[in-house]
Amino acid sequence: MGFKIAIAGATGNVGREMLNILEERGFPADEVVALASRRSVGTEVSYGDKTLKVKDLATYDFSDTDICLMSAGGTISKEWSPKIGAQGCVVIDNSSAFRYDIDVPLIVPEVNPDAVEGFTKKNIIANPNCSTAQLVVALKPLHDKATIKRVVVSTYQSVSGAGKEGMDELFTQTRAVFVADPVEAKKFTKRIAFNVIPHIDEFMEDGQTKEEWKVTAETKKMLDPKIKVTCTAVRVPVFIGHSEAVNIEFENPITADEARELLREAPGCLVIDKREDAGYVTPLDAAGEDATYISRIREDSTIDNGLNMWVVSDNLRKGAALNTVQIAELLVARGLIQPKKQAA
Ligand code: 11C
Repeated sequence: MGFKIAIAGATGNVGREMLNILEERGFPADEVVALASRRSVGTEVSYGDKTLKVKDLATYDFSDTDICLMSAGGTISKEWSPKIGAQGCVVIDNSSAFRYDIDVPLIVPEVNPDAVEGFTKKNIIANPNCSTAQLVVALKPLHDKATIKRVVVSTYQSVSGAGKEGMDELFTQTRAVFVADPVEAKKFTKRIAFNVIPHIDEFMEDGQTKEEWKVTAETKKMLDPKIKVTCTAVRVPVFIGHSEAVNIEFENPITADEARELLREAPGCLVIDKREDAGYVTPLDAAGEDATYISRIREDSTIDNGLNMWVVSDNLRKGAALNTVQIAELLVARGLIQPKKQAA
């Protein structure tokens, strides 16, 4: 007997990717239900060779559903995740609504799988922000070896991080530039086509953006609260794939060769690091792939025990849908959840 899985937000970029990944990885699901807001009811989405008709999240009864993969945004999640959890269905939430709640585990399975056991307090598990997920996958093996003191990260984030509207805006603006039409900015604060924007999410009082704050807070929660993290988050005109230039200061010595070897063996990491033309990964190479790619690993001679590296991953997969499915797989592998139908 397999599990009954609901996908809330099934018509969005991430929801569709969740359906693809559940099927691709052969998740033991007997039934998959697509949910969204009332206006999307009846929309068809694909799950393998099946077509699912979207049902209304607001009227769906979760009492016989085992896991809900939630990608419907923070406001919907705040309202619905606690109600779904109270019906005995485990919510794996892709929004930021519960990430910083001490009673909700924030999980990247390659980094802090043991923390998942804490999910029973609210029946909610949080998935990190896409830029944090790929960062911690690459930092974890290095931290275990040489203890990270401080990380300086600059992100180059694709427009799909801002959803379908972000992708549409890059496409429309690029076309408008070529045909000399007026270029309108709606989703982003400035033109994104042929430009970069050093602003993702809202500004906070201290001048950093919420996106930058999230990278710091989530890295501390998952990896180690003692690590200092400072981030500059930048939107770039790329459709899929977030890139990060990462500078790391360690307590203990570690060479670039040692780091390369550790990362080669580390779960979820793929090192492509030849010091020659095209011997590194770009977001175009990472789109549609599961790995966190690491390139340009080199020592930073301006500090003691310093390294630089370039980290790239598909933000819709490892940064969102893949990680939520991996969390569901972790629950199953550890026997932390049983199909309700079997239990009945
Ligand atoms: C972006 N990282 O690229 C954001 C999207 O907290 O889950 C994900 C926001 C979040 O715009």
